[in-house]
Amino acid sequence: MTINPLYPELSLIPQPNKLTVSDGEIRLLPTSRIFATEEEVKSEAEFLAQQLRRATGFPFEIIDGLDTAKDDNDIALALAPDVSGLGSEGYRITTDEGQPLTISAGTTCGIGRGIQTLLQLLPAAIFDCGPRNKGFVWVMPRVMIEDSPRFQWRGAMLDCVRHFMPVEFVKKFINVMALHKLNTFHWHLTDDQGWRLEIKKYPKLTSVGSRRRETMLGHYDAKHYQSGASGDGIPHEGFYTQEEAREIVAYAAARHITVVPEIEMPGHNDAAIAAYPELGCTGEEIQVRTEWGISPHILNPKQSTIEFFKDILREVLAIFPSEFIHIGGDEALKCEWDGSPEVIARMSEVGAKDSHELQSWFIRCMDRFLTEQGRRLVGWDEILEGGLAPGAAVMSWRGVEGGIAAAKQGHDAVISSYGHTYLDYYQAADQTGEPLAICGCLTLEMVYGFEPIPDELTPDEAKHIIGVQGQVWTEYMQTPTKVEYMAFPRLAALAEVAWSSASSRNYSSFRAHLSRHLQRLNILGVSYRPLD
Ligand code: TNX
Repeated sequence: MTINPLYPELSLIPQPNKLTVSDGEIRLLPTSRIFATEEEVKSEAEFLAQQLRRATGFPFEIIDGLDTAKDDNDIALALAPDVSGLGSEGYRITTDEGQPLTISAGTTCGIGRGIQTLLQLLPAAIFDCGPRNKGFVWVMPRVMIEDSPRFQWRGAMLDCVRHFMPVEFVKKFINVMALHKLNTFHWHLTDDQGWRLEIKKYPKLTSVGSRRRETMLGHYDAKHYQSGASGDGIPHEGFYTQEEAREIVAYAAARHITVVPEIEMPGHNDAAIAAYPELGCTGEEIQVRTEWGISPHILNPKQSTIEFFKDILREVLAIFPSEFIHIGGDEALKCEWDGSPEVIARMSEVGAKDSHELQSWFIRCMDRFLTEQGRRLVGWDEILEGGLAPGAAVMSWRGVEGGIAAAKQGHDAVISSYGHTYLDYYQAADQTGEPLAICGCLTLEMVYGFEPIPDELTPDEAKHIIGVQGQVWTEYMQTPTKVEYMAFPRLAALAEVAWSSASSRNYSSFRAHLSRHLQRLNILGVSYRPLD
């Protein structure tokens, strides 16, 4: 990469594979136009035009097809089969003299990724919501960029259960993901502390399950917290209607981001059991959980429960077109199963020799169902214990071991290990001055230095590591502002881990880029944690 001294501020995150800066510059003018070379790229042109118009106040007329009268100050978007070698998300940007700045790609998704790069080539003010004054110069260097991602799954998980996040914020989060070329929004929608997605067939999931009486105060400590003793006394509630969920899916799709919904089972289900006690093992009425930590409750494994969750998934599939559907699978305590004669009888009925095999059986039922529906199951690494359909994938959270085991068994895996990707951990070794977090220490540098492909894998096995994902669990994040403080800039570091080649990564140059990239986040109103 050569840096033109005229543009020391060039700071692309994630860093592209190939970047050459040459002499000369490009200016966007009131006369600049956007050429949509093919019909398919028109929506990309619209997306780009909207962004450019907002900040510059220029009209950016969109012209269909090719036009001979285009020049240096124009932009062209073109599908080009020769760029296909860069994969489904790759793109090229060229700025030849007398030619428009051209973003070409094999797919519209590639064009979309290229648009995000173009926005980063321009002054940070391009992210403004309102036009700058007339004299502002929209200038950028002449560049040649050829770029494509290292991993196909570049994710961020947002827990909207422990604290409900408004639709507008979910969109903002997705928009900032797009800026970083992250492509998978894993939406944690159900858990013990709330059920946050409307399910028409089972309305009590939200009328009862989306509201908890209160929230525990302070940090979770099983020894000291007794129900009712240290709650805040404030009900917490919220859910997404199916219409809102569809709106979010469409908003994400316009940014080439896939939304992968998560419906937890068989553990992490207090909210559903509170709504429909027949789903539980004890028949006892429970409340939507008000404390953090792991609940002792678990779904019962009756056929009626399996059918109930298939019904839920049918509605989920109608909203979310993603290839993968996340079924949770983590932290399911088996005491209620082991202590129930009815469940023990059920084990022999389904051929499970203990409660662990019963969990596998439960997951396999869902796996089979999703496979029949043409989708793929993904779940936290506990689902690996007991055999899975070949298409199922694993999210390795308890370290990278789950990813290694999955890859060795031929399953795809997304690395989401807590030691490197849990954005609910403290951001500094010294917690003084840091807001309350769950535990640990995960600095920006640790995230950046993380290599997702474990050494233990052969090159063939390593192909099953399809990506990496950051987790934003929100037990201690009551507001969008706190989410942003915890997620950024660590998610920017993770985005570079996920997109850029391992050999090109260099923390000190990332830090230099980041300090300028933060101007973009400032303009976007992201309340990131300031750099040390
Ligand atoms: C473990 S990671 C959980 C979550 C918590 C998180 C807090 C996982 C699959 N389960 O329920 O929110 O730790 O860090």
